[in-house]
Amino acid sequence: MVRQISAEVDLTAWLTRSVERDFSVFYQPIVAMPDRRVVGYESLLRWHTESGVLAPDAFLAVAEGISLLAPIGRHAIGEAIRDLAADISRMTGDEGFVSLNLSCQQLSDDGLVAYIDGLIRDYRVDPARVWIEVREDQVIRLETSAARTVNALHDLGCTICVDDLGAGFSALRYVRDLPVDVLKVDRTLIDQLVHSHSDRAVVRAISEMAAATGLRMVAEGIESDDVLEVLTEFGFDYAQGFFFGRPEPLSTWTGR
Ligand code: G
Ligand code: MN
Repeated sequence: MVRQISAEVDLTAWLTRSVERDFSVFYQPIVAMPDRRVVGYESLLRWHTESGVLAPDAFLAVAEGISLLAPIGRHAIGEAIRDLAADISRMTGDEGFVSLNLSCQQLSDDGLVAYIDGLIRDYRVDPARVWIEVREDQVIRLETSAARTVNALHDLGCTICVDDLGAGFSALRYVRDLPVDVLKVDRTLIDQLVHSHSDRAVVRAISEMAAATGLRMVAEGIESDDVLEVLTEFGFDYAQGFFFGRPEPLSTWTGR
């Protein structure tokens, strides 16, 4: 029994060390409209491998399959809330926020709410400054435990976001069934906003729904400034994209 326990402890320690060494959190700025001031950062997990830096789409499914996402994800959440309390607060002020992308599997982890609650208390940050992003296309598979977690995080005071809205078809159900605060409108709907009549009509409808239900809106994937005027016309509160900054290590933004 002692041998078995010590083997497990070593494995945990090894896993923790590897996670801390090979995974890091990058940050992409989110600006307020229309003045374009940076008011928050989306935290994005990156895996540093011999063949380069990988984004979650390249490894998430594998990590989830072997249950590695839980420790990796918790590590990333811990970093992001720690950075919020220190560097991000210095850069954006007391209202600045950090957003976390949580997959359906992560949300199904029963200990997650207590973990995030502990971090928020330890670092003494206003929970509203912790944004939780749940992708629209994960909604369909929302089981009760994931939905419970979203509700519990909202009860804690966290800000709940629908991510990549418009990339799937479940946004309306989501907005109805979950305590949503923010809509992040997907790049594919924002891209052609200046040129496409129909995209403008869809985004106008989304913005009217947001206004009527008191939701804030983020435009994702801004790569040039020609769309910014339309965003202001539609009442977008925030914008994000390569035009304002790519996901980078925090030191890029702090300059240290
Ligand atoms: O699903 P989610 O919106 O969380 O995805 C974030 C990813 O989108 C990041 O990994 C980032 O690299 C990518 N991204 C962010 N801004 C832009 C952009 O302006 N253009 C493109 N093509 N991708 C972007
Ligand atoms: Mn996101």
